[in-house]
Order: sequence, then C-alpha cells, then structure tokens
Amino acid sequence: MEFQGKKVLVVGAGLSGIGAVEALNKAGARPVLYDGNEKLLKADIEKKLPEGCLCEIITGSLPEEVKEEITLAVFSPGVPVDTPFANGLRSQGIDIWGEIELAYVLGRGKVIAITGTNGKTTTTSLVGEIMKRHFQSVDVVGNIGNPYTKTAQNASEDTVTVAEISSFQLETIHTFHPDVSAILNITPDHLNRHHTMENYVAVKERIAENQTKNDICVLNYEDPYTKAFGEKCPAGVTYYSSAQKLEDGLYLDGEEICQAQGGRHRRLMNIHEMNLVGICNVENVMAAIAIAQSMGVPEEEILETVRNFKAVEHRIEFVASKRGVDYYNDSKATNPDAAIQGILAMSRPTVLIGGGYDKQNEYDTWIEAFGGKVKCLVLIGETREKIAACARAHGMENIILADRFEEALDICVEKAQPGDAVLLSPACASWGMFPNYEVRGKEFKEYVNHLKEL
Ligand code: UMA
Repeated sequence: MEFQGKKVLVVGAGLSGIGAVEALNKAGARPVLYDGNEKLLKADIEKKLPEGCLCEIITGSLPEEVKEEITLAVFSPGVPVDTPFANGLRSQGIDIWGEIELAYVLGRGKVIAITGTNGKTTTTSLVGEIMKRHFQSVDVVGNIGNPYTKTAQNASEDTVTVAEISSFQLETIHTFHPDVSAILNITPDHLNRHHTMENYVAVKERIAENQTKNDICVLNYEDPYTKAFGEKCPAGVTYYSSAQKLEDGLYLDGEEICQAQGGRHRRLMNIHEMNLVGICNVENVMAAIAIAQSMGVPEEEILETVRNFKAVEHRIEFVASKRGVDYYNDSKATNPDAAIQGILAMSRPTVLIGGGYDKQNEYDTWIEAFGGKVKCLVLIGETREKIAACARAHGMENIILADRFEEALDICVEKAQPGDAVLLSPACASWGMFPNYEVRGKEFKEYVNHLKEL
C-alpha cells in the first residue's frame, strides 16, 4: 500500500498507537492520533512522541470532518472492533487495520507469531533468545510490551521477528502471514471482549489464516481446541504433547523431552536440565524447540539456550524468603487457567492472593486445583465477592477480603508461618487497581523485599 501523503487515523494513544504514528510518519503518511479518553491531555500525548514526529492529536469525540478525509484507521489492540464507533467507520468505507497488520505490511524478513491463552510471553522470550543466538538481526515484539511498529521498518530480508500476538491483535489482521505460527493453548479468557468461547477460539485460529502448506503451525496436542485445529489448519502442523507419546512431534516421556520423526524416536533433554518449573513450562519449551527447529536452528544451539533460560518476570517468579516464608510473584496469572499453573507449582502450604478485574471468568477449576494447599485465600478487587462465594461453595473457609493491595499483603504476612509460601497468583487482570499486571507484580516484590527479618 502507498502511504505517502495519505491521512491515516490511529486509534488509541498507548504503546501501540504511538508506535503506529511513528511508523506512519516514516512511511510518509499524515497520521491523526485519536484517543477516546477525553481526560488525556494533548501535551502529555505529545511528550510520548519522538522528536520530529508529526501528527494531529484529537481526544474525546472524533469530528465528522476527520472521518470524511480518511480511508484507513489503525486500531490499538485495546480498542474493540464491534462498537458503534468501529461500525460507523466501516459504514463510511474506512478500512480497519490493527497495529500488527500495519507493522507486517511495512516490515520484511521472516516472522514467527506465537499466541495462546497462557505461556505466550515465556515462549516468545525463549524463542527470541534462541533466534538471537543463531541469527544476526532479531526483533522480539508485540503483546510482550514492545510494539511491532517500532521495529518493522528497520527490518531487512535477513531479520527474524518473533511476535507475541494476543487475541485482541488477531481481530484486526488481514494479510499478516507468519512463516511459523504457534497456538499454545486456548482456555476461557477475555470473554467480555469476545463474548463467546467459539469467537475466542476462532480469533486465535486466525494466526494461521494466511499460512500455506509451506509454513509451519506448532500446536499443543493436549489442548482439545488446538488439537482439533490441526485437522483444518492451512499450514503444515507440528504437535507437542506433555501427556502421551506421539508418533510425530515432540513429547514428554517421564522426565525426558523426546522427538518422533519419520518413525524414529529420540531423547532431546531431561526437564531438570532447565531452570523453569511446572508442566506448563515443559509445554512452552517443547513449543519453542519445535518453532526453532522449523527455522533451521541447529539442535545443540536450541538446547543450550533452553538450559540457560530463566523464568520470565511475574511468572511463578521466586522473590525472596523472609522469616522462613517463600514469596512467589505470579502476577502474570491474569486468568484462572494461568493461576492453576501457579498453585500447582507450589510445594508448601500457601497463603494465596487472588482477585482483580472481572473478565467474567468462572473460578471453579482454579479452586479445585488448590488440592488442600491453600491455607488462606486473601481476595482483592472487583471479583473478590464472586471468588469468595465460589471458594465457599467448594468448602473453603479461611477466606479474607481486603480493600487495598497493601492490606492484603499485611494479611499474608500475618497468616504465613515459617515453612509456608505466599503466592500472588490472582487469576484476574489487574485493571481497576493497577494499570497492568507488571505494576501489580512490582509492588508485590517491592513490599516483600522491604520486609524485615524478625
Ligand atoms: N482507547 C480508546 N478507545 C477505546 C479503548 C481504548 O481510545 O475504545 C485508548 C485508551 O484511552 C488508551 C489507549 O487506547 O489511551 C490504550 O491502548 P491499548 O489498550 O491497546 O494499550 P497499548 O498501550 O497500546 O498496549 C497494547 C496491549 N494492550 C492491550 O491489548 C490491552 C499491550 O498488551 C501490548 O503490550 C502493547 O499494545 C504492545 O503491543 C498488554 C495486555 O494486557 C500487556 N494484553 C492483553 C493480555 O496479555 O491479556 C491482551
């Protein structure tokens, strides 16, 4: 597409919107940056733009005359696509692209795209490390917190882009065509945005919609949705399984990660060679190995990087041991399924902090996974009453509701005895109390690190 001189609307003045404006500027377009939040100050938005980056800024409501001048709108992932605003743009003949689509159109080189409800960030980081070890030019972008539009135009044909892609971002792709894609798992999440599980699954599957049999899609054999997708996936499929021996693909046999290929089975590594804990991470590692193999990275380089790779911040991250109590930060567990992995990884009696923003999830399976390990459940945020009711229905008695995060932390310190663990694994997004899960995790770590030994 020719961008020179073209007026393009960018919706959302967060990380993605700023990235999109910068990219459009470089491409010679005339971006209009629009944010629906009328409280945002134009001067504050301007400060986020790099020097020399030109764009008109509009907040609040979007004047009709602006819509008349544009044919393309680039949406940030947090902006829903089924609102009267979005429908209005479409009815005026304005195309809606996501920031990912824009970056892809402007970029070059090979693209690896990783989605899934859980494990995206760990897998993307690990794949990024493996790629950096083998290729000269590697960008790790997307939902991981680094907008794809920031790097796309500097990419060459030799660049490998490793992109973590969320369901929000997949709603607005058109030509996005990764060479290697992966769907790690699909469990209920973001249903307030996608409305039904069926829609959520369909949007996750879009990651492979432009792929052909010359491309690869890596899928989890133990997830019913991703396993079934393998039957209709337009790309060549590589499966991995943490529960059974596969005739073709990667699988876990006891403590050994193995590979079956052309009737031959061989051992790749023992899971204790890696620094990550939990079965979820074994799955992430298998997905990363399969992706890296598809990119032609030699096996020893892949396995060496896996052995040296450390847990991603906020994902079952050990913070410190204070007064005989081990503190773990799993703030990235923003849905019940991710939080199940957090509690499964605990081997001590645990004081657990849960609750947060209401994404209309159900909490039964998470609470069932406690397995008698949770000695006290401390609940915060919008969902606290809903989770408390659910926990009581499952026979839990020791439940405490806190109004503020610090109050919840004080309760944990009071309730935990030497030999226990305190785990922040909320099963909910942080919104409403924090801007994002990173801030929630950092506040937790700061509090723990300042705890005095008695
Ligand atoms: N806005 C509007 N209209 C709306 C909604 C929002 O104008 O209808 C404006 C807001 O006022 C705000 C801006 O849009 O100023 C925010 O845009 P955004 O929510 O898309 O946030 P970004 O800062 O661009 O961050 C996004 C991702 N955020 C979301 O998907 C909600 C980040 O993922 C991502 O790291 C970043 O792009 C870079 O690619 C975060 C996330 O929570 C980590 N992702 C979800 C998840 O992982 O579960 C999907």
